[in-house]
Amino acid sequence: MAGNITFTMIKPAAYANNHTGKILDIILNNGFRIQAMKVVRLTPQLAGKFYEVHKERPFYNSLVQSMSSGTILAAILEKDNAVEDYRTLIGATNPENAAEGTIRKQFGESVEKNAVHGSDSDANAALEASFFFTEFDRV
Ligand code: 3AN
Repeated sequence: MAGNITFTMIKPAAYANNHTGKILDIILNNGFRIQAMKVVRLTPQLAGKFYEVHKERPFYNSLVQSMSSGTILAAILEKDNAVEDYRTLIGATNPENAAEGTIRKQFGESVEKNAVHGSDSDANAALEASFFFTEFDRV
């Protein structure tokens, strides 16, 4: 059975460009409930740890630099079939290939500055949620 949480981040460029309110509005209007939320700035070390699975990819250093370049908003979202439904809502990794109306299509600037992160599996959603939040932070 599919899990009911996913983890998201509004990335530095989208946060700096004041897209946060519009993105949260889309999330809430599509049936997700916010279980936990905070604004933080990642150090390069923390961003590197978060994206450790991509360590061997050519874009790793640039991604870590970009994700630690400014404020982000991190949140745990709850909905039936959360991981898959949220990935549909955000669209393809490259905003150019993302479907019309998706968050990345509307607010993404490039494959790296693609507005939001969304977990790719239930297992990663649980790991990513606990990277940022304790049980006390979640309601
Ligand atoms: P997604 O975020 O859609 O699951 P992943 O897991 O392949 O995509 O990539 C993680 C993050 O790495 C993406 N959100 C994006 O910011 C960045 N990224 C992926 N592919 C590239 C690329 N070719 N060049 C630069 N950054 C990339």
